[in-house]
Amino acid sequence: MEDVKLLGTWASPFSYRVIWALKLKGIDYEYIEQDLSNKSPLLLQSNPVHKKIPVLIHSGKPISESMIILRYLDESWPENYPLLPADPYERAVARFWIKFAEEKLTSAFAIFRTSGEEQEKAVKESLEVMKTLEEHAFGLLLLQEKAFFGGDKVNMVDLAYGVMGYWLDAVEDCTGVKLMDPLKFPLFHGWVNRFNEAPVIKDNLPDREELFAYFKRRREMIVSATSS
Ligand SMILES: N[C@@H](CCC(=O)N[C@@H](CS)C(=O)NCC(=O)O)C(=O)O
Repeated sequence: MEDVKLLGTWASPFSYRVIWALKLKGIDYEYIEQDLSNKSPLLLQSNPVHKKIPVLIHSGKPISESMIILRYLDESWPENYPLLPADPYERAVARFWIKFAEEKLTSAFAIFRTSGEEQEKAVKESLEVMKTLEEHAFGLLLLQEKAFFGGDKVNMVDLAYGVMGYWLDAVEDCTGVKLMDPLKFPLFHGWVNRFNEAPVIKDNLPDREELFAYFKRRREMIVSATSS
């Protein structure tokens, strides 16, 4: 058996990107839950720059940043469930949307951490990002009659945007901000529902109620810290 360890936290959307990729590829791994309020020596040694999860440790070698980990898994296990298209042009398009996810999805999570004007700015930015995705990314899926970016099954682009399902719902729930309007974003909304029900994904999501309760507790802590 390969020596693969994943340092993560149960509620992190970024941990789930890696879990989905490991499961889709059928790679056995040991999951090591981290306490981010008291970071372990293993996490600090493995990701000394950002000190963040997820970290994948393959035969003792650490790799940080969820999307870099996914690329590493795809290059190291190319035969098991390839996560990127084989065609160079399609691959480039996939990488374009992955880069967009890495740069732009942060505003949706900023809504969770901010209030007042700062939060309004994050909401505005998120809605613009969602509009762009609706028109250009999910619009392309519709034109190509594809259920997922990987065609009839999820690929690395789907995994990059998968965090816009459960976790966006949790952000909406605890802040009262509504972003995912099915009338405004019907294609995006439809894709989220398909993604959450896709094989492997649907069996590897956190418990929704526990996730919502956790986000609610964290949000209350953020609000009371900023209002005192
Ligand atoms: N860009 C990173 C983001 C990872 C991230 O934000 N991890 C959070 C948990 S969700 C973390 O470890 N935070 C600890 C800290 O900021 O001290 C990735 O994609 O892996």
